[in-house]
Parts: sequence; C-alpha cells; structure tokens
Amino acid sequence: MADEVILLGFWASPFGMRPKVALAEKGVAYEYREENVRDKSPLLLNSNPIHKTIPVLIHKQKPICESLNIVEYIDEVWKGKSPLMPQAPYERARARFWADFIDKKVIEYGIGIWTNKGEAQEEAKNGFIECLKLLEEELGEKPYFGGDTFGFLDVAFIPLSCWFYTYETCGNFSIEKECRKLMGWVKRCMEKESVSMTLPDPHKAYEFLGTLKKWRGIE
Ligand code: GS8
Repeated sequence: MADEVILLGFWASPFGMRPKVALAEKGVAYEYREENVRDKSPLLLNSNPIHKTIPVLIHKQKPICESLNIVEYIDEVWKGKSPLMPQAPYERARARFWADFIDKKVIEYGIGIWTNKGEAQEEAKNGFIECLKLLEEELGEKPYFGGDTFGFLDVAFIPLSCWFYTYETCGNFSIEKECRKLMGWVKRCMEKESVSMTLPDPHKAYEFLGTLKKWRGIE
C-alpha cells in the first residue's frame, strides 16, 4: 500500500515510544517492526544511514528520522485529531526548547544514575532531580505541559517515566518525594490509553538493565 505507515522501534527506548504515543493520539493505523538494536535490519540501516538509530517512521516509503522530528511530522500530516504542537509560535518554541532539554540533560543524567557508582552517581542523581524540578516549574499548575490538553512536550517527556523506577532503585531516592506535582502529571498521562498502552511496565525496564549494562560493558 502506497500510503502505508511503518514504525521501526525498540520496546525499551523512550525515543521509540514517542512516535507510538503520537500515532495512538492521532488514531493512525501502522505496522510496528521491532528492531534488534544489536543487529539492525537492512531497512533500518538504509532508512537512517546517518545515525542508524530507532525510531524511524516510514510514510509512503519515505523515512523520517529523529524522534522529536517524527512527532512533529505526525502532528503536521494528521492535523485533524488531537493537535500536539501549540498554536502560538512562542509556545511552540518553548515546547521545542524543553524537549531538547530533556534529550540533552534529563536523559543523560538518567543514564548516569545506572552507569555510575559513588560520587559520579550522586552527581547524576542530583543533576537529574534538578532537571525534574525545572520541568515541574514549567508545568506549573497546568494539567499537561500542553495546557489543558496533552501535547508535544507531554509526548516527548512521558516515555521517560517508565524508567523512573530504575533510576530510583539504582540511585536510592524517591521522585514522588522530590517532585510530587510532576508525579501527579505522570499519573494523569497514564490515564490516557495512548500512553498506558505504549509504555512498558517499569519493572520490565528494570529487569532489562542487566542486558543494557552488558551492552555497555559495565559490571
Ligand atoms: C536518539 C535515538 C536513539 O538513541 C532520537 O531519535 O531522538 N536523538 C535520537 N536510539 C537508540 C534507541 S535504543 O536506546 C538506538 O537506536 N540505539 C542504537 C545505537 O545507537 O546503535
């Protein structure tokens, strides 16, 4: 089918979950193909020759790469239902800024919590909590980052929450204690089918940590 939509992903990757949530919000039917990120398919390598990473969305045989870029594409192509990007240019720029902050800071600190021990782990944990507090401030009293409705920044951020349990267990801290309001937002998002059907069980993510560590050559 010329109009077909294929998503190449990997179940444990927050980047891979973003387009899944966006497509579910839009009610778009698609074929999901799980990649083995240690032995990538020729389709993935040909579709994303620059970075060779998932996710890749293939729409009408054309590949779109980079998770945030894919979410914006989905929002533009399937405009009618559940608009994700804010209407006002300033709000759009702001949402993109925070999504970029999540990729550059939050995810990196999160990884630092389970890849390090001792002082370096403590630093990653503190950095992570500091970032969450900044995001909590950005959320303010709104139900969602998108305002009254679930939007682009919610899609960008919520996948990470299935790794919170892993960060808390490895770093021995409680996100609920540090950022109560943010956890309220996580619970609100989890009430949406697009999110709850997409995110894996946090315990399953934690169990996968042993494999991830092996891949990175640690422990
Ligand atoms: C990051 C994608 C990424 O790291 C995006 O799409 O937003 N900036 C990109 N994908 C990982 C997922 S697994 O943790 C990946 O494909 N890794 C395989 C590899 O790096 O070889």
